[in-house]
Amino acid sequence: MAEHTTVTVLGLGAMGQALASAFVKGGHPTTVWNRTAGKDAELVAAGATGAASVAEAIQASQVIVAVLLDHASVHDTLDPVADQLVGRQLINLTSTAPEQARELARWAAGHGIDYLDGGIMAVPHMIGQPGSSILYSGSQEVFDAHRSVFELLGTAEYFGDDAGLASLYDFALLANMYAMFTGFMHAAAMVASAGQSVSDFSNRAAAWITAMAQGIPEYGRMIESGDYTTDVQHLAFQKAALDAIVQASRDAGVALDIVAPIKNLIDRQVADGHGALAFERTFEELR
Ligand code: FVH
Repeated sequence: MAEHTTVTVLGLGAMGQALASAFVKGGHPTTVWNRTAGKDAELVAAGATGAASVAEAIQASQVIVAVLLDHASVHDTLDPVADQLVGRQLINLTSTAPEQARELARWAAGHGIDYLDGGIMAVPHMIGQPGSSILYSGSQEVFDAHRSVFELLGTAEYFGDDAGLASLYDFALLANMYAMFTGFMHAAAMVASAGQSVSDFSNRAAAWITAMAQGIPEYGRMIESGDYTTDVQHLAFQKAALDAIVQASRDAGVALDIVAPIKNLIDRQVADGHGALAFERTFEELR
């Protein structure tokens, strides 16, 4: 059945082109549309069908994949053609906040459209390659029916019928990633202040972060237990470390945007009497 599933991709930015290309390679009759004309040339040459309008693109397929800029662009594109989506499966892979995904799910339900939301954990060149992962939530029926089509893009994982869950996980992972990457920018600026090679340092930082990340599952276990007692490296110990890191950063002339908020988080917990507890208690301070 999946071999014959017709797929339309709305939006031919970098990601839309990568997704459409994977569907074409996977043997699915694929129709593509983009607001600005002229972005479908390579895909058409590879076997896709270019549609002149959104309505034409939707009529061509059972599965409609939207991969547009943001929440507003999804409504801009789909509101005028909602009636034509009825009875088709809409898969929204545009990055939207969880509440925006839920709003789209309600909008779709109100029009009788089957809706599945997704969060793409990959960059365009990774699509269809090992390491690409896409998180889904919303209609389980849609997910189950088209899972083999989705797996052309990367591993496909379903999080439940709350349409906002996929993007909640997506944005939680991105928040984690951005904090890590900006941490590297801070560290690189410190090293560069002494004329050291940022390039050499980046290899060292990658190895260090990879090794330290092995402790994250243990963080999760402690947080779920709710027991933050520890006999090693409690928050008061961490406070001393953060005070020194802030001092070293200041001495290096590096802006404190990244490390000062971390120091503040730890200082606040120590001031509130939690100094003997583990660093993982920071979870309670944040939520
Ligand atoms: N690229 C990436 O690495 C990330 C990886 C994780 C997931 N994101 C999300 O995927 C969505 C699309 O990203 P993209 O990389 O394809 O983005 P662009 O290359 O900037 O293309 C944007 C497309 O959206 C169209 N568009 C924008 N506004 C409207 C609108 N109001 N009505 C209709 N279409 C619109 C735009 O069309 P045009 O400017 O060419 O006419 C592009 O097709 C995104 O949510 C990422 O966060 C990608």
